[in-house]
Amino acid sequence: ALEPHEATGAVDDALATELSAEFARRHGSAPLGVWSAPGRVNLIGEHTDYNKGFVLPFAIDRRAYVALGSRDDGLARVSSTFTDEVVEVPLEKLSPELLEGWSAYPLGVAWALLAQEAPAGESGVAGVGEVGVAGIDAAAAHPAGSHPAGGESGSAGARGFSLHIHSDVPIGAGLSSSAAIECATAVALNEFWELGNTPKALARVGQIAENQVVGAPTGIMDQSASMLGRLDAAVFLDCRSMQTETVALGLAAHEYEILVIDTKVSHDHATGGYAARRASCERAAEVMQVDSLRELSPADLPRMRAALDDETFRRARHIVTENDRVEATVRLLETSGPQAIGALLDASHVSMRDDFEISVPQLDLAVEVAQSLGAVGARMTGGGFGGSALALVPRALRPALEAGILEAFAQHGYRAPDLFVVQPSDGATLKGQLR
Ligand code: GAF
Repeated sequence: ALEPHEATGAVDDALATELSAEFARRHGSAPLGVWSAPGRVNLIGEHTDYNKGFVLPFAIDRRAYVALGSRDDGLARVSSTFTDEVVEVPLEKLSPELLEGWSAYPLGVAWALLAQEAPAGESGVAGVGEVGVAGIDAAAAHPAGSHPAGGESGSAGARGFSLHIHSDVPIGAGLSSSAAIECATAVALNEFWELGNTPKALARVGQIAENQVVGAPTGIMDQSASMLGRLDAAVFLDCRSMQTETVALGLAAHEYEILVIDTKVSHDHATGGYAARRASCERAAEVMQVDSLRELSPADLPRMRAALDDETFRRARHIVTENDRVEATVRLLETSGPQAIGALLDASHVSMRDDFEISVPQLDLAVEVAQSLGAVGARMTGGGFGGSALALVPRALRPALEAGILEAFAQHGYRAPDLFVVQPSDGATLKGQLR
């Protein structure tokens, strides 16, 4: 096992120049630097994160980039290449109720950092502290020069900033484009405000923004993958202890690829199914009188069947068996390599389709066709109800598999999916590339 390192994820020169020019056009000056963070694909371990279980995602070679510059008027001013809209809010006015739309992701992260106490308090996150709390002047609360945000400006003591976002993580594909933006913003502000948070603490900042500002009751997996990813490896995360291990995937060495099939069926974790699944899991844990479903193992299934109604039992069975599959996947990757994990990927999909009921016909079709055309294993990935499937496929078979999937979707009258290979990549840049 390798320790998470300071990922490089270097921004290539042409892109950095382009981003700086766009920043200058939108904000009127040059940025201080450029930071980036990737999207993720989850290899296995779905909906286990908020049940304090195991996950095994990897960061992908699609990233969000932020260029950040300082302001002396106490404003947070954000722009992005998705839209001409520029959103401007005084730092001390940032609040979950005020933020909406695309700017809720970067500004939600700024709010989450501002709302944390400095230094790290209960959340484990060091923030600017006190800012935004009526009547408290954070600059006065910290002796001159010791305040982490430095702030000579802005009534609340945190230095204002301008930020421009660009991303090549497909939106709505279930590849955590939102976590990529949150994490890129978090590393940028962490360095700018000299907060000294660790990568794990910054993952938590992204999750706080997602939960409290965007309003999606999601777990810690996506931001952890984006912060901690390593080239050619997956992040094995125990969401109870928050211990991580880097697990080599060895895809290139074994001539395998991971193909993503984006079904283009849109999903939204701030509404409906995701929250309902989470509620079922919490109900099951309560009836079984455990702190979380993580405390239960396959040996407990007969007891669970007796105690729970059928639907709640099937939801909980998915979590219990999925945790087991994640651990087995890690063991097999370490001992035998990627070709050994196919059956576990397939079983994970069946469990999500039949027990957790978060698949859709397009995802099932993608998985079935991939399996029939030589994929070693295939499963839907991410929160479900749309988004993407992944197929672990011998490199030589990939073109035929892609053609087969496109044909099957056309035959069923489904919208053509997007197909692309992803490379397990380094996580967020902790140090900005200074301009
Ligand atoms: C979404 C959530 F954001 C994650 O926290 C996780 O629960 C995932 O769905 C399902 O495994 O990506």
